Amino acid sequence: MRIDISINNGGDVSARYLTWAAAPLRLRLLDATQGPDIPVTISEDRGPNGGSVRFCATQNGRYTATLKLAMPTNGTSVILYVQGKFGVPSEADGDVSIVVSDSDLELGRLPVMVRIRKDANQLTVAERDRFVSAMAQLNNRGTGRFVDFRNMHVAGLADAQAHGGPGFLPWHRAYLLDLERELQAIDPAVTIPYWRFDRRAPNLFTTDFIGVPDVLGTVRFGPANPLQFWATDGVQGILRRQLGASPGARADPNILSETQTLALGSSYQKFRIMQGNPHGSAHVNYFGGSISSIPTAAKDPLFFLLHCNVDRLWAKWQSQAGRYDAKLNAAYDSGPTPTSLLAGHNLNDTLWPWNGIVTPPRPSTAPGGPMAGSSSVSAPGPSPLVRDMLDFQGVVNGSAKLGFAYDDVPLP
Ligand SMILES: [Cu+2]
Repeated sequence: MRIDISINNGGDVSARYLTWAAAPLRLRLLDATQGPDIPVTISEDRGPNGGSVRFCATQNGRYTATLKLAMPTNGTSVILYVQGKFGVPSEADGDVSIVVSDSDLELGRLPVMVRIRKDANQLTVAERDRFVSAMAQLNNRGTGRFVDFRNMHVAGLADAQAHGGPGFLPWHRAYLLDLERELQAIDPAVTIPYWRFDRRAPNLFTTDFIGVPDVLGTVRFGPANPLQFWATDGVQGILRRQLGASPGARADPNILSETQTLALGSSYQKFRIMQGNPHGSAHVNYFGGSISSIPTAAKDPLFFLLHCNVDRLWAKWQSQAGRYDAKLNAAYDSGPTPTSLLAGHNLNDTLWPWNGIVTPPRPSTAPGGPMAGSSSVSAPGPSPLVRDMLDFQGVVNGSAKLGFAYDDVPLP
């Protein structure tokens, strides 16, 4: 007797990724016979430091470590739900398996990964090395697809697609997601780590990770770090001039702490002033060079770790204030009419450049093409709207989940 297990409605390995959000889990007896249903148990088998998963017969019920069910013998599928156990993410691909057994006989097994964005300062060496390696491959010494990401951040500037309005947070959420999916096409176990710029991060600001600037502002890397070949605009290297103490040694007290940021207010209108401090402050207080100015910031790989923390702060605020539903006024600030804000900032606007629109009021180019897809989730589709970025964990609508989550941001 053998049972086929699949998650996320997908048969192939690229769909075997979970976050804290509920994912469909399908069981089916492969060697169908006749007779009464067979009682089976579904449980997890965790590797050392592996992630942990939980099961439930219904999407919104209570998830448990094991679940007993009756398996039809005629080959009919049983649909259950599985989610990553909050606080116990994976460290490596397939480090936790979903196992179906009949008393002590194993009938089926599916290795999965609880793939979660983590604090860059807390990564294992293997996690760190996979991330820098995937970033370096995307850049490919200046000739890779990274050039689109550099161009997106620059070309949207003149027409305020990504800045200068409430669309700042949704736009950058889409931008990070697109980049992360490209990294996952290189190595499916990778997520973008976040830089907690309100705390010292000694493990991030090293030559083996994001690099250490010399006195002239040229970032130095260790001999094994592939980011040493990073190039943008035809020039190899990263310009990042240290202004004071290294953020590896000391956090700048002028940057709003996480607690202060989350206390800015319970409406989006109040919360989004975080675009100034801590976001803008994190860009300019530690370093001069690329990261300190919008047209050049995305040339530095540190940019993506900085923005991942900005996105995480938004996610944490959403979680704490219950702000996932685009229909709630406090979840996003729309103007007096549905179109009164700049194009790209209204809830129902499409996001450039993924919409491909190159006529005014949008910019004249749309680098990068449509949003990269994912095998584990269906949202947000090739041309996302501003509103599609809010419900990233599928809290309001399970099928809206975007396939990423943070290690310290639970489901409500
Ligand atoms: Cu920024």
